[in-house]
Amino acid sequence: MDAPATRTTCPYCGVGCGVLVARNADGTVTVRGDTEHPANFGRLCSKGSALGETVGFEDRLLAPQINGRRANWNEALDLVAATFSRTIAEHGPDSVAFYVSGQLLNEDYYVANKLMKGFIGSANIDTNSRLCMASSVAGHRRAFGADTVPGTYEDLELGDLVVLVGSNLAWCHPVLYQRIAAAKQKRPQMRIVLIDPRRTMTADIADIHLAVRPDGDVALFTGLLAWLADHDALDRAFIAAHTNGFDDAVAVAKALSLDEIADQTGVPADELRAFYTLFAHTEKAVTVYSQGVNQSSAGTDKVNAIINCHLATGRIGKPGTGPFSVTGQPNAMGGREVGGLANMLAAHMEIENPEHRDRVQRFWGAPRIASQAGLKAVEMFRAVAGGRVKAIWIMGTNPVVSMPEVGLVEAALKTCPFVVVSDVVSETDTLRLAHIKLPAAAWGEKDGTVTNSERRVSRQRPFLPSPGEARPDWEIVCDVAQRMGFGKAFSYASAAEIFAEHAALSAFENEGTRDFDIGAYAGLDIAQFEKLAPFQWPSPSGQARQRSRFFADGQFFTADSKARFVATLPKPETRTSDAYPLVLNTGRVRDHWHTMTRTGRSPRLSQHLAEPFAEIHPRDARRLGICDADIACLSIGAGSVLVRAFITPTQARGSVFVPMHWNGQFASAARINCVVPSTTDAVSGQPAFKHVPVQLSRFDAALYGFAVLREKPAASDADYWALAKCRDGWRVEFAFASAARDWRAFAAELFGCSIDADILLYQDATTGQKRFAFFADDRLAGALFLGAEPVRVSRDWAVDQLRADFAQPRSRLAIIAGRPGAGGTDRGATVCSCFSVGINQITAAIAEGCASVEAVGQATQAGTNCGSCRAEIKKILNASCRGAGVNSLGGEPQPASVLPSAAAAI
Ligand SMILES: Nc1nc2c(c(=O)[nH]1)N[C@H]1C(S)=C(S)[C@@H](COP(=O)(O)OP(=O)(O)OC[C@H]3O[C@@H](n4cnc5c(=O)[nH]c(N)nc54)[C@H](O)[C@@H]3O)O[C@H]1N2
Ligand SMILES: Nc1nc2c(c(=O)[nH]1)N[C@H]1C(S)=C(S)[C@@H](COP(=O)(O)OP(=O)(O)OC[C@H]3O[C@@H](n4cnc5c(=O)[nH]c(N)nc54)[C@H](O)[C@@H]3O)O[C@H]1N2
Ligand code: SF4
Ligand SMILES: [Mo]
Repeated sequence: MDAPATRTTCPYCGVGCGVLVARNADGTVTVRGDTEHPANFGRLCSKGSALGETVGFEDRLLAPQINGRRANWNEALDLVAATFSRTIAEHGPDSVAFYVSGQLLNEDYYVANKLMKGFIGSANIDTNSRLCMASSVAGHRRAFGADTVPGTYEDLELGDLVVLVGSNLAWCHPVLYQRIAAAKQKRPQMRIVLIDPRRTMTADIADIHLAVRPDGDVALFTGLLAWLADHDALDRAFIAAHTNGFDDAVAVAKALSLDEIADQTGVPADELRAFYTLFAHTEKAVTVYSQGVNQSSAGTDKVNAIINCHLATGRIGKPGTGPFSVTGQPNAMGGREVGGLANMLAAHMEIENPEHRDRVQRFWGAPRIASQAGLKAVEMFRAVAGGRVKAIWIMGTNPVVSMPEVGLVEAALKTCPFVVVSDVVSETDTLRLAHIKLPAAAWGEKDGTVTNSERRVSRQRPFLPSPGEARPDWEIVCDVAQRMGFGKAFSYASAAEIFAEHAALSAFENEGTRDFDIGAYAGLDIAQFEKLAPFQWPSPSGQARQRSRFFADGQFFTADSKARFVATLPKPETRTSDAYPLVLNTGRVRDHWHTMTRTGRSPRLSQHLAEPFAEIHPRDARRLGICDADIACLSIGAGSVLVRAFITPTQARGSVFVPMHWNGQFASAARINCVVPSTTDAVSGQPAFKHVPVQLSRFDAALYGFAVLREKPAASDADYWALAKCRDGWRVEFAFASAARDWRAFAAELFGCSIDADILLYQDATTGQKRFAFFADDRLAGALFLGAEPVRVSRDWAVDQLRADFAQPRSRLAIIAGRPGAGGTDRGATVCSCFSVGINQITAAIAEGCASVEAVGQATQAGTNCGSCRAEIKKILNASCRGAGVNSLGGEPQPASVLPSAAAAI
């Protein structure tokens, strides 16, 4: 019989899927999609499906630490409170700061914001949402007068045209992608347009892919506005009754000819015409956008250029229409509601507005209230570096990996007199620099709420006890606030009480003037909180729910209730130069989450792409003398990173894509933000993570290596290494600038055995290949493969050997032969993480006659659980049907060994 399941919400992306978690007798947990949750109706992606693998207590931060020594909570909290109070007394409220996260729950976030803005009296609280949603927030506020996302997920299914801009939905919001894919299957007339410089997996459902030049979006949408005006595709009544600024915006837009737009966007004029015509003729059009829009020096203008087109056609607030900014983190939306950004107040009130400040201060009974915007993330770390901020508290984010210009962030934290970090794991690149480490309760232990991309508030419920002394973030913040003398305002007994107060503030003197109103929940008690079902805002008190969309009535939150067009003019930018000729674009992969503190613990999620890599266009690679599986060096000024080269025509010429995920625990030098400067959008302060001029070169490796190990290896001095968890152990990739060293000693250290131990060795003098293997208790303890070329050993086969029985000495020879013995198989690089199905199994199924994704699924199980790999399977099918390899540059199906794991399947 199934154990009773806890109904909670996935802690990864902003889709906010409902999950049901059951604890098994053996201590493991089973996770499945909640069929009753309106975000996912039972669906889950690969990350959600693997949640059970990430809840183990190993690697957790279990007790507070002061300067590296274990401390008790009282000591640690006293010290944090005393140091913050003293710093404020000596240097004023603006000498301290909080840097928080869209991964905190609403309740954590609410009290952190309340403490800083209302009780410390500074607005120096900013969040990693500055790196994520700030341009959308600024664009919404410019156009609507409030940070309002008008639509709902249903609109993505009801639309006849879905335009995806700078969004790799297939990998980053997989359940929304699945919902759109399913809708298109039902209504094949539905059209999908993808606007992205890269041909990502999301292109799989797109009818049109516009490979826009980096940052060509303002030109593209400004051109669309002019086209709509020229082709009589406007909703003139809506424009006249409900908007301002249309004439100016159109006049500016018309200054550009179609040819100029083609030139600036890199999209041929006939493709532009096709897209513009489709948009003009499709009433039910929805534009979904994400980091290709927000993370730009023109991010806010991109947002407004998109919104302009929806206002001009009146396509907003009606089913199947609207601009739709999808949020990244599980609580990016909630962070905006509580006012977690340095330039917001609380409950969507404005910090610049004296009436709002007065209202919030009265509601909180606060001794003071921040009177002006605080430091935005980039400015905040600069202020730390410059000594203006003397005490900082970082919660739920890893800025030493995720901020731009991480060198500066690192240096800032090293010189800062007082750094407090609350995290759930024991080691992160940021924790290394903390004076005080505070152990926070993690997902599965925490109690509270999150708000997803469609403004739906869902509960996160605990199903595990916290390990060690870990405590919920809200409790930690409240304990510090009490010790700073603000006890009365922070004496909550439960997350429910905080949520109720947050709801009451949203309704306080609101009267329909503010979009964010969840007054219906202001009187919630613990029992009701316990049972709280997912709900969408607005949800004012005393009224039955009336609407799930905003702006159908043409009423906006500006002074005259009219929406504002913002005249946007593309700033043609060629930021590249002879020294830095390529554009670096950064982002995400399917199975990893951010800085990998959680997904890096999951063997299942680590096998899809087990190594940091750079996607390079074949022509650029040829010009630079870089071959597939070489190590590539990206540099800018003093910073550089080393990653595996992955040559693919899906990458646009002149630009390189590198994932943001790899941190100092998983690779020698792959923190991509070492080469990303702090260029920001002037309006929103959001960094331009996707447009960095860089130099790219081949790292001249004398020797390459690959190892599988039962135990986690100690730190390596190899010039390049990348570590990934695998079933039964670890796998490591290496590259060395010099081949001169005692390799037997290196192998022994890696295997954790004595140099005199019985290490099996194979050497080939002609090729320079060396292979070492060490066995303990009839099992493989470690194998190391070295060669002058990138090592051609099947990674998945090698990983499987960690669980094989090697009682027969002869069987051990297969290891140093580097390939399966008779009867052994090589699955090839993993495509389906859920069932560990490799590319070789899929191509074999296709060879045996499977002609559809479904048939491959029936034969191999691939793609039949979460479905996140279905686009990849389809691509393999298409390539096979063409009679070619999967993609001659991404590696043929056989052997899929040299490349970063499933790069072969991308
Ligand atoms: N698997 C996975 N999913 C995630 C996350 C994760 O870490 N892993 N993180 C979550 C978070 S916090 C976020 S914010 C979201 C992000 O979700 P997305 O925004 O979809 O992800 P990214 O890969 O950052 O970037 C999206 C695309 O923008 C494109 N792009 C780059 N420059 C431009 C440009 O100038 N114009 C256009 N139109 N496109 C451009 C990139 O090529 C990339 O394919 O994902 C969420 N979901
Ligand atoms: N180059 C480049 N850089 C980027 C981006 C990009 O596209 N390109 N994207 C940016 C974006 S959109 C985002 S959102 C950021 C994300 O960047 P980060 O927020 O830095 O990434 P995470 O790895 O999610 O960090 C979360 C941290 O909080 C910890 N944690 C998890 N749960 C809890 C909890 O309940 N309480 C506490 N106290 N800690 C917890 C985790 O262990 C981890 O250390 O990265 C940004 N940086
Ligand atoms: S789409 Fe995947 S990562 Fe996002 S909330 Fe749903 S299950 Fe979690
Ligand atoms: Mo994000």
